[in-house]
Amino acid sequence: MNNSVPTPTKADRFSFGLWTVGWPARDPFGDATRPPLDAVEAVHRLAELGAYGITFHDDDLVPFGSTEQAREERIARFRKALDETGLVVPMATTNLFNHPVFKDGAFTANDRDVRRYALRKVMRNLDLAAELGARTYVFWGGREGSESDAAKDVRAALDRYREAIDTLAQYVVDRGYQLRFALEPKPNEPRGDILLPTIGHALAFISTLQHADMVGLNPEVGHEQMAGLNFVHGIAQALWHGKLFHIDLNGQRSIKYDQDLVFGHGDLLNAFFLVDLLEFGGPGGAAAYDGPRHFDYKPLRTEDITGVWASAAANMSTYLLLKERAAKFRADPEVQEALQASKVGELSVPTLSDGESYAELLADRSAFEEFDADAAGERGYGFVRLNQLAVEHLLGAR
Ligand code: GLT
Ligand code: MN
Ligand code: MN
Repeated sequence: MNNSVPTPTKADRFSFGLWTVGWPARDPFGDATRPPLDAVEAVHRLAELGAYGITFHDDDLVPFGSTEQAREERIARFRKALDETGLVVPMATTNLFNHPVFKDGAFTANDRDVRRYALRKVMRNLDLAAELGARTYVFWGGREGSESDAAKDVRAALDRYREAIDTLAQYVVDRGYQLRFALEPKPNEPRGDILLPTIGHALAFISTLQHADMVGLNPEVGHEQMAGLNFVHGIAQALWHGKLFHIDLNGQRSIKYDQDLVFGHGDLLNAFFLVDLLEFGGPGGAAAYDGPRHFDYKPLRTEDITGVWASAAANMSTYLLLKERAAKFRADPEVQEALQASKVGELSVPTLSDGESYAELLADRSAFEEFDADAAGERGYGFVRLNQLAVEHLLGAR
């Protein structure tokens, strides 16, 4: 690898879904282009590449319908690989979308028996997640939704969604598991319309939960961008609510099907500002997020297994390069001066002074009667210069 491309280490806390590197590249139009990948090999290769964690759906690790004995064997092999490599399992999740039983959803299927089955499937994997030391449990409700507005009573569906999360949270509390839940929004695909389609919808839903404190978000770059939204803004709001429990990093190019590209291979400038926010957006320039940097991407269908590992490495090196660039951007005196000229820091100064109320504001003639709105309206903010400085840092020109 070129010397100027940073090499990841476990301290960077990069993790990958088993389903990402393990994707055999079957799509709605074509067969698999790669053979299945053994979970044990995935663990070893990811560890060699510098990742620290691996995540999984119940069915990634143990194929749906396996016998109890086959399940135990699979888990034992996986555990052994983890022990050999020191890779950890920071997060786990449930496959509630692949089997035809979930064609109308899991927690919000119209069929009550399906909903009860889904809860049991999750509970079984919660036990395994806790056993393997996971701290986050993700809920991606890809099948929770509809194609026809006649077919789904959305308010009843939200009642059932809440019932499911409340019930499962109570299970975790009663078992004493150290797990928090992270809901993953997505606007559509595979359902025509998915419930909890964006970060904002999910935040509002969480506020109604019985154990709201243990439920946060697992936003994915591409999913917000599929809705035409600014991922950096969404993440900033999730952080503001104290709800960024986990993150799915990848790339997406505009509003279209879910591309799951390598991180940075979509909107690169947005990725730059995302890394800047995660790594340096905390108090005093500290990291604003200290959880796993989790990649949820699909190695392109054109790639063979060599390309799979190259793309896994690409996610990590792109992240680290962006982190380097963001650090330089922040340290650049010209950037600091431009930030000041743009009054970016002034936004942190409360609009009312200490102890001031609307009464004092009303009495302050300089705020209104004597305020020169025309002059203030004429002043430029210099945001383009600031943005260009970021672009120049991103392109390595500074
Ligand atoms: C599925 C989806 C992802 C989710 C995974 C977790 S499954 O691959 O496309 O965005 O994060 O269930
Ligand atoms: Mn996706
Ligand atoms: Mn995801």
